[in-house]
Parts: sequence; C-alpha cells; structure tokens
Amino acid sequence: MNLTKPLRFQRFTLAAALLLPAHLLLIGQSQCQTEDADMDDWTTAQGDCNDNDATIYPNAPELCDGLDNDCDREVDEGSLGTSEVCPAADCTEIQDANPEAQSGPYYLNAGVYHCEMGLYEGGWTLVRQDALVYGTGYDGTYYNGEGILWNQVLFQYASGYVSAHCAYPDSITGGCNNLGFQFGGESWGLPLYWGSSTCGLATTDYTGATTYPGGYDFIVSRGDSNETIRLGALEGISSCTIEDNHGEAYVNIYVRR
Ligand SMILES: [Ca+2]
Ligand SMILES: [Ca+2]
Ligand SMILES: [Ca+2]
Ligand SMILES: [Ca+2]
Repeated sequence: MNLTKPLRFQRFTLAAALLLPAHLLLIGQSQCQTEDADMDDWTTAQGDCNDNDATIYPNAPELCDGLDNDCDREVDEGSLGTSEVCPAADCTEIQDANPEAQSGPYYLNAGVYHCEMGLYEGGWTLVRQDALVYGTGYDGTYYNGEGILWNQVLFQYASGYVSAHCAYPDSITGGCNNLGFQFGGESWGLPLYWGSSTCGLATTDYTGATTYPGGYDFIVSRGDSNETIRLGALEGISSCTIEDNHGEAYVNIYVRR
C-alpha cells in the first residue's frame, strides 16, 4: 500500500482546506483519485464529457462555440447571439431560444444590437436610439435599413417634447398627438388618438393597430415586413402651420416579430 500521496493531491488539499467548505473539499479529493487531463477539476468519471478541453465540464458556461460545454448533450443552448460565432437574426429569436436572456448587446446578422428583453414582453431589437422628432419637418433617415424582419414597432418616448398642433408627449393619450410614421414607401401613418390636422397629407390609418402599453409609448402592428421606419411630426411634414411647431422630442424605435 502506497501511503505517499501525489504532490498535486497535497497541494490541492491544502488550498482546498483553506478556501472550500467541507463538502466541496470531499469532491476535490475524489476527483483527484483519477486523471483530469485538461485540469478543469473534473474527471471523466465525474462527468467531464471531454477531458481534453477545459471549457467543457458539467455546469460549465455554455459558450457559443459549436460545442456542448456543460455536458448536457445540447450544443450552444441559450447562447445564441452571445458571440460573433453564432449571430441571431434578431432579438426575438434570441428570446425564443433562451427565455432567460437579459437585456443588453447581442450579435445579430446585421451587427451588434441592443436587445430589450424586459419591456412589454421583450424580444425587441433597438433599431434607433434617440430618433429626433421636430415639428417643422422630419428627420430624413430611414431606420431599420438592415432589413430586420418585424410585425410590431415600438416607439418608446425618450425625452423632450414637440408641438405640432398638439404636443408630444403631453397629449398622446388625451385625444390627439402629433406623431406620424412611415413604413417603407407607404404614406405617412396615423396612430390611435390622432386628432390634429393632417392638412391634406396622404395618410394610412393605423388606428386599429396602435396600442399604448404605458406612458407615452405606442406600438404599431402589421403583417410581416422588413421595411424601413421613419418618424415625424405630421403637421410639420405637411407644412400647414409651422409657426407654432416648436420643440424637439426623442424616441427610441424597436422592432420585433
Ligand atoms: Ca477534466
Ligand atoms: Ca473538460
Ligand atoms: Ca450544452
Ligand atoms: Ca457551446
């Protein structure tokens, strides 16, 4: 019987005794009784399903690398969009694949985007932060130029106000608002509660497809689309009475499926 313990065992035991609670110390002792080739503190007998790769062991973080890191026989589960190795189409796909995914930046096919997972059931891809709205015209930028597929757009109030007959945000739930939007080549659209003059501007009525989930935010729904999105103050766009159209507001624009 060999009473001399291997040096590695002695070092581990000393470190473990200083750092680990007793039950973990016992685990450490048992694992050192067999080989741990990749030094990830798990032996094959303990469940290391690849003892030649230290990123692979039971309960390891599941990396986006084409491998089953946590040894549960599923490859890359819950890691979609966490690396440029496996980009997602959009934030809706990430949330579908991992309902626990948190808000933050993710890798999409179109680049790195902020995904909003907690707001209004989540799955939102931010296609523009702080889009400018002003009363005497419109920002010429078409957002979602990358063509991310959507069937809902969230216009989230960020800051400021703009006046074009009625002021946004103060009047948005009170019978009128001055915001309009344009999807692709469509006419400018009207959300619910539109009450001010459009001055003959060609418009598409989205009254039945507009919801107000809270505050001054509003969601517009329609069929699947990858169209661009533009936002403006309709009275200013149609140049009917621009003298009173003062102010600037900023709106975040999100899409989801
Ligand atoms: Ca190992
Ligand atoms: Ca391993
Ligand atoms: Ca896995
Ligand atoms: Ca993996």
